[in-house]
Amino acid sequence: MNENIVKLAPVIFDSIKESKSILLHFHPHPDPDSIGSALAMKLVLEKMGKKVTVIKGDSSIEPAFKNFPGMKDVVLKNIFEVELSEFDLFIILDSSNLQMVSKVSQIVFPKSLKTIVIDHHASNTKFGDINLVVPEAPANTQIVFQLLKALNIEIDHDIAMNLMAGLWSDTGGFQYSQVKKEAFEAAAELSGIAPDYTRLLFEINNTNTKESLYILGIALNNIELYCGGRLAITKVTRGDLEAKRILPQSVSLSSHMIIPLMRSVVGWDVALSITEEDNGKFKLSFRTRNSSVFDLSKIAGALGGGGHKEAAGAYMGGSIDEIKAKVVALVEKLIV
Ligand SMILES: [Mn+2]
Repeated sequence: MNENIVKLAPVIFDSIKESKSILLHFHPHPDPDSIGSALAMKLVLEKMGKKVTVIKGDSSIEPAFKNFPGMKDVVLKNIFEVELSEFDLFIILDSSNLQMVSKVSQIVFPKSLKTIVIDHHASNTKFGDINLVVPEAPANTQIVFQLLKALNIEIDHDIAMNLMAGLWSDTGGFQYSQVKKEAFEAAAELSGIAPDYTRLLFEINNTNTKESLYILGIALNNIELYCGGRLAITKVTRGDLEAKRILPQSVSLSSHMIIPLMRSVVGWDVALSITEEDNGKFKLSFRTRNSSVFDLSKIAGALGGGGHKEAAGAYMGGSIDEIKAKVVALVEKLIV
């Protein structure tokens, strides 16, 4: 097991024991790793007799995620809508910096609030009082699993469901290069505890709307190639959606479908989808087939975003042409 986990597990356990009221959150645009980490932790802490509040954070939760165990108790608020002085511990999961807690405004924690960061992003700024950062872990839920094992805490069915959903999802179904035997060891144990986990995975992966398929069609039509054909960029703008009479909020349901298809093309080393999530505000999603040359955490980082070597993202304003020019310049620099 990772030595950081072994070293920090008792320190984290002591902080939990000393606390009474614990806050947990989902990061903006929460994925199953963020949700599964927070809800698994909530269930563990409640069994320890703690008062736990999970807030949904900045974003609404996709209908596909409504059946994660514990979801019904989630408070539909962001961090600025709760009274932080009511909590003595904030366990911040799957979040590399304060912007992954909230993008609404600048967060200042009261002195009375202790913070523990548990994360797997290489870009983590270690902004907590205690920081358990394991960049080798392909999913944050794998760290939570190992932490529970290190502390000899029993993993029940609902905790296992949450951890399995996050582990499966952040590893792209156990296919990314960071997946090592630890991921399968976790999966073997978790699937034994929650043999019905595939029910949750089916829901996560099979909730497309017809709008999301129409938007995928637009995106596939808008692909352009740069950098000698090694960089593929597509875009979906509000104008594209209006032309097809598709509601603008549907665009967030489709970006996860576009980018894996683009990465699947032989020769397209870097894929980028640009979707207009709000008027004039663009979500950039990067994937690469070749992370040893194109480290996406650095490319996205240079654009004010972040993420992993093989998958990263950013939010940007400005014009699409400006954004494209910046990306082309960054990718061009890495081609020798
Ligand atoms: Mn994650």
